[in-house]
Amino acid sequence: MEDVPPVSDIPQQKQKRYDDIKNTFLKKYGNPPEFFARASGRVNIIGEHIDYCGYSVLPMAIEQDIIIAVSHSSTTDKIMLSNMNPSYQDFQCSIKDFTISKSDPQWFNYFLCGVKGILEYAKPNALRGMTCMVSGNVPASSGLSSSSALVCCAALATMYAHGYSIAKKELSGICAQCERHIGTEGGGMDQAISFMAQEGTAKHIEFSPLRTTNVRLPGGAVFVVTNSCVEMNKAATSFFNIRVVECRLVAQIIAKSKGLNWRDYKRIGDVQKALGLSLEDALVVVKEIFHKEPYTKEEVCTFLEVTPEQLAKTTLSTNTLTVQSFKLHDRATHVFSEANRVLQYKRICDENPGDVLQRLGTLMTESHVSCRDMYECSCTDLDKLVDICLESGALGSRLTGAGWGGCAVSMVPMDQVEQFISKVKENYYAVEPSRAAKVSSAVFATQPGGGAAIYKM
Ligand code: ADP
Ligand code: NG1
Repeated sequence: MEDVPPVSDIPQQKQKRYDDIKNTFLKKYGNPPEFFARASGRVNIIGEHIDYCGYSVLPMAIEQDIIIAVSHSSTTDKIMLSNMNPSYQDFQCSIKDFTISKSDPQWFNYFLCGVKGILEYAKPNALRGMTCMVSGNVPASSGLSSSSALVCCAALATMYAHGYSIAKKELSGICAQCERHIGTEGGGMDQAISFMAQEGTAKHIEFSPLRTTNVRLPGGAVFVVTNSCVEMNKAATSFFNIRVVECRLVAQIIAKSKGLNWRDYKRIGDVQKALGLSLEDALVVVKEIFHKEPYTKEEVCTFLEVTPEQLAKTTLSTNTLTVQSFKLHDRATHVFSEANRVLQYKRICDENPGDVLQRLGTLMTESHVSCRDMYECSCTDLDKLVDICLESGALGSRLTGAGWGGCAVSMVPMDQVEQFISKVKENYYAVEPSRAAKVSSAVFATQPGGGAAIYKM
């Protein structure tokens, strides 16, 4: 039997939340839901902005999740969506015919990505209408993967409503692909951890082919998430896709410099493999090939011997067509060094020698510095928060997720967690009323949570 998402009863300790969703569903639609789908957010411990380059990452699922209550019927083709959070407006469309807008990332478009993923994969003969109530408590646009939790949950709901049982690995791949309909060109970390997570263990996730290995986090420390309260929606801006394109250019320019057919390469990891380089050697190659100053589009085109129109086809994406400048040296330096940090982190966790906490903490902080200075995906508030976390007793602290705002994850000695949290609250949250108002959901210690599941009524 392949490893498919479990179908089970609602966990007793969560019953109240599910009852609330069920009652809201009943009030809204006049009949009860038939089942619930659930998929969690995640915190990435280390390995930022490298999944889409083909490199491994090390996240864990968090308790915060998206839950969808669903009833379905073969006598209607309607998808009806409502959300427990009134700021997400009701939406309906036909399951037979809908479009996903790339220029307007409204919440229901993420849901439709999940639906589309399953329909394209399974191609059901008989489509069923679905009536849904969505409830989510993953902080949105904060690097904890609320968007993928919604996409994965919608895909799982569509799968179950249509009577399919699809392996977790397949679902991870389907959802990594289908979330791209929203316009962002992510890797597959978020969708993989959402399906493949297991309670009590972080996961080392490798790509092509997708493979996950349990990572036992060291005893004696707790991972604490703190939200900078700066939101950044990936699909509404081009920050994220610009980095993806810069990495693609790094891959193609290294390939061309080394005599490979550069048009065959989109991911840095694939070029490194083709050249048989170690990550350390790859960093030397970066110094050899790239200058520190940003590359103009013209320079890139001249080097690759293409016109700007051809570059648009080989390398760019819809929302990066007008970008004129690319910082290739620094992006490449981040990617190779971060890929190396992930492997070191995992090795230290596996070997578990005496002084692990200091060494793991150092790797996390180095990762933040690289994200901040080389990848330029942090922001002033988030840097300030990371500094405060380090001053408040964290052994390591870093931005987590896409960045440009969102959360930091800190590794804190177990016996100092309370003190750490109160210092961070005092120095980051209490100083600003808008942050203070959000502090109760903005700071939390977290344990590795479980993967996506279906719950029967
Ligand atoms: P993240 O880093 O959390 O994945 P994104 O900016 O990529 O952030 O995606 C956030 C978007 O996901 C929100 O703007 C919203 O459209 C959708 N979303 C997140 N949580 C919910 C929710 N509970 N209900 C509906 N939509 C949600
Ligand atoms: P967030 O924005 O934190 O959910 C995004 C990407 C990941 C990965 C990280 C950066 C999507 C759906 N997610 O995560 O694949 O690239 O940024 O490490 O695009």
